[in-house]
Amino acid sequence: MTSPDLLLAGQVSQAERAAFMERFGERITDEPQDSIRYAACWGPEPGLLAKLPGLEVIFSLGAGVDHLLRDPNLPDVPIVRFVDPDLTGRMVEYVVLQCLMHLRRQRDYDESQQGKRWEQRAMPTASEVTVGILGFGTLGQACGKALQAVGFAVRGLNRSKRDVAGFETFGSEGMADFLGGTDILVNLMPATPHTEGLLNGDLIDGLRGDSPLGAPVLINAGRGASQNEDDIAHALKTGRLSGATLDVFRTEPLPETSPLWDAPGAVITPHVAAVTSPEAMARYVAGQLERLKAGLILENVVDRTVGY
Ligand code: NDP
Ligand code: OXD
Repeated sequence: MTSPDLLLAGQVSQAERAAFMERFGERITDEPQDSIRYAACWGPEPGLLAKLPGLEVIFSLGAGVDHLLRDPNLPDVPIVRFVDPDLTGRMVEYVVLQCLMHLRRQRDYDESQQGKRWEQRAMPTASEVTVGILGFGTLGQACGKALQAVGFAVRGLNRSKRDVAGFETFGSEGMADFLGGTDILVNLMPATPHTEGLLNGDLIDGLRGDSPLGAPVLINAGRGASQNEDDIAHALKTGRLSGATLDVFRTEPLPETSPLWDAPGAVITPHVAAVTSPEAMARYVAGQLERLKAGLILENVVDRTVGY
């Protein structure tokens, strides 16, 4: 019998466990032990991974790695984050849906229908509306391409001000210009010390003043730590934002007492923008281990100095 070498740790669903069992069989374990060389985790208990003397690689069961980096005793081995067409496709579906829902005022029509009222409203077309994507990386660029295909004007901002062919691109120093031309702001930045609390009242005030949507819209499918929730609720109540879609929150599940639940124009989803298929996750980890075996380098290794 082979000793288990792949630990599943933290919040791992039954379906994920089953998919890993199917692919890896008796290599899988839930128990920390000396034979473990790889760990696939979501939010493992801080200190747990430090107890594994033979650990070589940590796999994040998601694109974000804030759930790992918060462990002060995280072993100094490569962290591989999840990058896969399955996850990317799901995020594209979510972001395009939300942009179109706000553009076409779907929430207002839902309300009219409930009251059995036949109410036609003015709506701009996508080409009159600019979507600004804050965090123009793997997911941001895929969303940008799909939004362009629908007809939106799209701009992106990344940390390094890398040019991205086919898009107007900004770096952090160009934030004011980026925001000033943005009608729908989509956040897809990771949670890092630099992105903490960035989606606040000042940022909202910097969005396009004469938006064809009446007032700008905020969509956050990145991380809750980037948002100031009181400022967002206030902006919705005062009409500074005409709508917001929030999938991630500072505290999850979102507490019942949060003012966001019933803020006007708020669409709340429970961190489901891109829930990866367990099979895709297990396949990805297997693919990376195959690469290692073949003497190739791991892909999508996190740069701990920048936090993502
Ligand atoms: P990437 O690393 O590919 O992209 C991150 C982007 O954010 C990069 O363009 C990066 O800039 C930019 N960025 C980082 N820090 C800053 C900053 N301080 N200011 C401006 N831009 C910054 O990650 P992914 O696209 O794969 O994932 C993004 C995030 O989406 C994840 O970290 C996770 O938090 C979230 N997510 C949420 C999900 C959900 O279901 N809600 C599902 C999956 C992911 P640069 O290009 O210069 O490095
Ligand atoms: C992720 C997430 O980071 O689901 O993949 O939030």
